[in-house]
Amino acid sequence: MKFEPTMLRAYLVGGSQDTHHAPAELLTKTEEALQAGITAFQYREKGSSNLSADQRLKLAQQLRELTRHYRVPFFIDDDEELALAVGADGVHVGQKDQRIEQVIQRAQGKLMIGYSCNRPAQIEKANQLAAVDYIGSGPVFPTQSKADADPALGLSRLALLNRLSEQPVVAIGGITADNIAATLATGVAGAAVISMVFQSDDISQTVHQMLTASSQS
Ligand code: TZP
Ligand code: MG
Repeated sequence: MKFEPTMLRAYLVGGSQDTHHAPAELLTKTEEALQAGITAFQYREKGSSNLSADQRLKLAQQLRELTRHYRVPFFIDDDEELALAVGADGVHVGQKDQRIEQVIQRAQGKLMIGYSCNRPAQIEKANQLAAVDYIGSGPVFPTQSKADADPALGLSRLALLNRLSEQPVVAIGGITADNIAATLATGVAGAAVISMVFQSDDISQTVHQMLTASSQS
């Protein structure tokens, strides 16, 4: 699958830690979000989660099937071997994950590649890496969903990173219905969220809010 910046417009991220450690709830809620029109999904299972390697593989396969059915690009966080094993479309790499060069070596030409950057020097390095398709920057606002998150960037630093980046940027971290329009007004290609969707009482309506904000930016 060839990367398109429009894939970043309404990007949902999640793992079983975001749905009360229940894989079935992750699948149901993700399907609701897919039905409502999310533009990408990333499976991000944290090390602190209780799933065994086999359970992760099975859940990744189920999410692969679901995303394929809805024709939505499927990324896996921090594990290009799992991404290749289940036929995912892409891999997302953080600054603290495997070194980006190693991921590029294994995944280039087979997987789309996303890379987390929240400092100008990291963006400048990413600009030299032709295999990187998009940048994830955050947390923009304080977040409860990432234990080791750096301090919030705020909108002006997000705008600076977006200006410096030669690849499209998706903003992440603390994005809600109240701040999504201001976030997208920085010029980024889209918003990535966990709790806005997984803690929503009406996932379909929440995804529509994301899509509307994106179409108005
Ligand atoms: N990376 C930076 S912040 C974050 C990740 C994975 C968590 C985003 O979760 P939420 O609930 O949308 O703030
Ligand atoms: Mg990571």
